[in-house]
Amino acid sequence: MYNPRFEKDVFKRDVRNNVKTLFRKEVEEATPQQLFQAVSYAVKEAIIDDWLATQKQYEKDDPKTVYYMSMEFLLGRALGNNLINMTAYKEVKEALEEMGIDLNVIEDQEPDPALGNGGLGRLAACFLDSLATLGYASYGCGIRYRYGMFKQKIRDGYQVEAPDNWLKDGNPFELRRPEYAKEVRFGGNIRVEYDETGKTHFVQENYESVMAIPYDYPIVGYGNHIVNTLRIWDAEAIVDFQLDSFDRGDYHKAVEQENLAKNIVEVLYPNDNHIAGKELRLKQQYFFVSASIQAAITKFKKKHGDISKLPEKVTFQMNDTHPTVAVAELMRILLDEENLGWNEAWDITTKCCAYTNHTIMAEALEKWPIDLFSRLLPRIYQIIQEIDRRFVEQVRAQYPGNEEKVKKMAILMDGQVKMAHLAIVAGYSVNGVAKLHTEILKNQELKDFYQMMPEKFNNKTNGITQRRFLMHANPLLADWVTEKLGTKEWITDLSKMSGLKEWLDDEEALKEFMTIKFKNKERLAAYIKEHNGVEVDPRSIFDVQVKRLHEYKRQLLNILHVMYLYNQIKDHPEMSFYPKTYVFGAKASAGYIRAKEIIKLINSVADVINNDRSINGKLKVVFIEDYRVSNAELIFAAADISEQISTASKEASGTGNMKFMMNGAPTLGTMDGANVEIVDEVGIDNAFIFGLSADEVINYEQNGGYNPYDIYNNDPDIRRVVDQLVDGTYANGDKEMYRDLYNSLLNNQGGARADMYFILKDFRSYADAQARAMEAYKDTDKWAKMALKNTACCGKFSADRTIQEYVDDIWHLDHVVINEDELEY
Ligand code: 26V
Repeated sequence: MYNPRFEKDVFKRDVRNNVKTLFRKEVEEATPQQLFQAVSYAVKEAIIDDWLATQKQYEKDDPKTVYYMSMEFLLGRALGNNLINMTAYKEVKEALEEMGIDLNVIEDQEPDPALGNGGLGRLAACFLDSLATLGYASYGCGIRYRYGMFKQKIRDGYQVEAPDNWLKDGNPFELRRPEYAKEVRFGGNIRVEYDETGKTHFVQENYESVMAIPYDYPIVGYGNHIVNTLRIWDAEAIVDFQLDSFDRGDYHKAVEQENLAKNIVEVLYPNDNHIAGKELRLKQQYFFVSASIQAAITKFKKKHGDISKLPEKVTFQMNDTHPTVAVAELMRILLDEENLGWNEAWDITTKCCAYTNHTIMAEALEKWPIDLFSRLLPRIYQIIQEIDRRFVEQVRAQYPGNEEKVKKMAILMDGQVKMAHLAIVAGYSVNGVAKLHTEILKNQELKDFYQMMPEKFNNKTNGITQRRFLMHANPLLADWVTEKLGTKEWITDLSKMSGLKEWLDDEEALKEFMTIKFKNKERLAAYIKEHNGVEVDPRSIFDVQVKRLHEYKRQLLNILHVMYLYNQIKDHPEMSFYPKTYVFGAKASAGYIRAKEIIKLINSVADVINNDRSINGKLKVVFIEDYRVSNAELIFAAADISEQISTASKEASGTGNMKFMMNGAPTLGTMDGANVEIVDEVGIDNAFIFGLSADEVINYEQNGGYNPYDIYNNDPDIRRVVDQLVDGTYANGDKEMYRDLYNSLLNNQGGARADMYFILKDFRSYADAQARAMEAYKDTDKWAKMALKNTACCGKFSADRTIQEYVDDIWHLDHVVINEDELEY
């Protein structure tokens, strides 16, 4: 790829100029943050040319476009990733080196944009990367939260949340586009009017409104000059846009508008485990959905005029239930603004909207109280009532006399609006995110819907982008892969990784592979030393669990097992034990008390074990503060073992598992989510699988659970660790600190079954898998082979593959090519 801006001299001149104009300084005097800004603006300038070229090409080709609607985009830092995708990383690194600037240090100045909680938001970011790389027209549509995911501090072992003011130094990559602002209305009442033809019109009155202002972020495709757009919306008061007509007497109204606007986009809800039914969250949802759909329709009409052709050019993918109000908003625009009849509007809507389900956890399924919903979105509610009325009619026709069905399937039931039902009824596609997950949706959670409309259901196993999670995260391994394969094709075709299998029996190659892992472990050890003040030995086994903290993900199982190992080492100092470092990283939702207790427990266990000289450093435990995309990249590259130990059936897919695999860490896990497909690819001998199957878990659940006392009473090792939660061992003698965790494992509590997540039930089998992994690691050659086998078999898990499947089966987008010769710089 040729771009004259990245000729060293030109680029260096641009950076110097930027430092001057932005900060009135010479490069030598600039702070690292100022250098980051100057470099980023230079990179942005180069991006802008391709961004314009892409727009022109789209204008010319008129391809079908997907609008990926998501409350969350967990982007991670942009600078390094943009350089990689512009195939300019090495050139820029060298140019900066010549100026005495270290690109790594500059990259570290960039705040980590954290507009997402975890897997769902990161998946959205990986998808945008793949869409641009594969040459498909797409918009990401979301919210420009003023504060992203909170910063996590660990104080005295406890999680403390601090605001993430990610925009405080401005963002060099964003572009404010007030000319595309859209008004969004809330509340008020609906007046019905009849015109002279007798047609009904619905007029919203006495509403409050805000202006949605788009900020565009470039999404750079790899090596193809395509630059797509992530459009995230900020809110501003309407009065700021109507200074002329502003009635100065209405000062109060103006202030109210300012406040409404400020509140809507103030903060990302750091919650991904249950719905609190917060009005503000519904406001956020409607705000960005309405603005995005309005913008899409404006754009479509400008080119095409005939709205009935919308499904030929536009598709809306709803990332979980959060944006499903899109269905009703599209109906509203078609009915009230385009004046279509119901049937025609419904026909268009149901050809344009598709829905992805990301969880079967009942408490995360979105439902809104009808009173709240209808008050905030009166017209949208009317439309949903009509959708529901017609749907229920259909259910009754298909299942005469079966009111049980109606109860289970209706959109409006028991005073609630069920967003998943709305999405399924109106969507033309409903997909799960891994094979097992989709089967569970079809056969359990959404069985009634599957029976009634089987053609809608399909699976799209998640994937990740190798550009960020191999090239950027692990440059040593990326270069090695290129050398061994003799080609860079894997960067855009991950199936090429299978070529690495040729090296599985090559001792020299295996040694190189493990040397790279060792260097990455040294890099992580330095990070841990700096941030935790703990020395860890890069020769020890790095056993890693990083992900959101949830009971179903079972960090508690992991730490209980560490406590068990510690007991073993203390009891049998002479036993054979390969030194291990257990690494944890996890944020808990601010209000999720039990999750926070687990964080405290991990830190307490770490304190006791890391400071026990008697075990000669055989065991270390590290909790990495503020787990996020930027430190995740260091962690995946350095892991020996990937802990994926969710209670089977609960983890829809997991995507961290794929990042570990790509970087050569075998999975220690349950047959859950995408682990199942990882095992299919790599072979059961190259993973450490344990625990109940999804069917077994579901079976227990349907029969009232199991009795953990059967285990507690019969397995003294398990009893001992469980008792250590309440004997003060890890709480300076305080016997109450972990009482709740103890009770959760043994006793029914209100509605919750004892050991709901089968921790004690799976403990022995987990300990056994851990022991097998340690044995395997002792055989260095065998381990190297196993690790390389994981990297070699990761091809399926590229988000490029996932996106191509979405395109083929759901979106039917047109492929766009930008001809390098036609670019004008
Ligand atoms: C749910 C809710 C419920 C209402 C309150 C706010 C909120 C915010 C986010 C969510 C989404 C939870 C679902 C989720 O994150 N699922 C994860 O999706 C990943 C990508 O498909 C998948 O790999 C993980 O297994 C799945 O847990």
